[in-house]
Amino acid sequence: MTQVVTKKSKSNLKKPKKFEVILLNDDYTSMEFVVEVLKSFFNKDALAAEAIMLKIHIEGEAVCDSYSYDIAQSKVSQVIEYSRKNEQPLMCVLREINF
Ligand code: TYC
Repeated sequence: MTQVVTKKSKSNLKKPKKFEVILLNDDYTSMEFVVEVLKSFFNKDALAAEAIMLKIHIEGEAVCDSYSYDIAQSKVSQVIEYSRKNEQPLMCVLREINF
């Protein structure tokens, strides 16, 4: 019986980078507004949205979720645009995840 030895070839495909979308604390945006943003842009339920909002309020920032670059960038733009339209200074940024 002949034996076939297969050698695992190293894949040249790199894992796609992921980016965290982060909300930052400030003194003016209302807590209700941040909860609304977390529910409508990040699909959080009321309990999760409240917990994330309080984490930001206490610690200064919190991760809302992680996405590919394009989706993360689009979330950041949407949140900032929506906040400015509603006269809230809420800031949203993205951060590359380093493994
Ligand atoms: N610190 C704000 C306040 O006391 C509430 C707040 C929470 C603002 C989270 C921004 O991302 C934020 N009204």
